Amino acid sequence: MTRPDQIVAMSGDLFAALPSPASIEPIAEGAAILRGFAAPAAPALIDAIEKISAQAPFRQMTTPGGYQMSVAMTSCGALGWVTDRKGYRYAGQDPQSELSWPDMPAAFLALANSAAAAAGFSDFAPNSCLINRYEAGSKLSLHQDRDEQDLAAPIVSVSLGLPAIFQFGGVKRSAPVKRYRLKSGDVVVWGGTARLAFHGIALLKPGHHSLTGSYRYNLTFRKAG
Ligand code: MD6
Ligand code: FE
Repeated sequence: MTRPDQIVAMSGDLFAALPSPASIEPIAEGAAILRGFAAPAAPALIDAIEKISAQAPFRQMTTPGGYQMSVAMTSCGALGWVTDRKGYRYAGQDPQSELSWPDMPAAFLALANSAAAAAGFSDFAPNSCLINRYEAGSKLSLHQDRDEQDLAAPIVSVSLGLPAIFQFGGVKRSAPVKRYRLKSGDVVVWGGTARLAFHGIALLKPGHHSLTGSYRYNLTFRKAG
């Protein structure tokens, strides 16, 4: 005979073992966090990152102000985001190899398109995926994404591996900043009036993640040009 309290305890364990379903958390007009949306795809995405970075290695680029970024970056797709002393821009070739960036994997495109659609932006067709790699002590200072020609298209941003604190402000640098914890598989989609909001990633804490070890990766999908 199973008592009701035992059934409750058993089903609690059962549900605890299941991945939580994706849920939508609005953070501003035009911006939302899709919790866990990419969690099922995470292992395949990380395999793809390894293949891409074998062709176009992660590198710590320099800002126009001469500061070496703590985040290491690479790209795939037709255009890759780069920075050096000359400025921020999108480039069709990796400046290190002078070769085209690796192709965007079909699984990346499908994920970005379905996440955008889930957040209300249909027909998102990114031609650039910036891949950021963070380790303990890396951070990304508050910035706006404004190097894209078409500010009407949304941005889809996928977190993988170690958790991070995402800082999200307003379109003025002086606006108050809210903090959101992003876990592996969380996807941020933003467009519309939030498109030029200031945002950043707080100093990454050391840790270990079963899929990525000591790293956090972020995929940022954009229609760059
Ligand atoms: C990151 N993300 O999560 C950095 N930009 O590692 C971004 O800078 C970002 O998450 C534009 C839109 C969404 C983002
Ligand atoms: Fe950004």
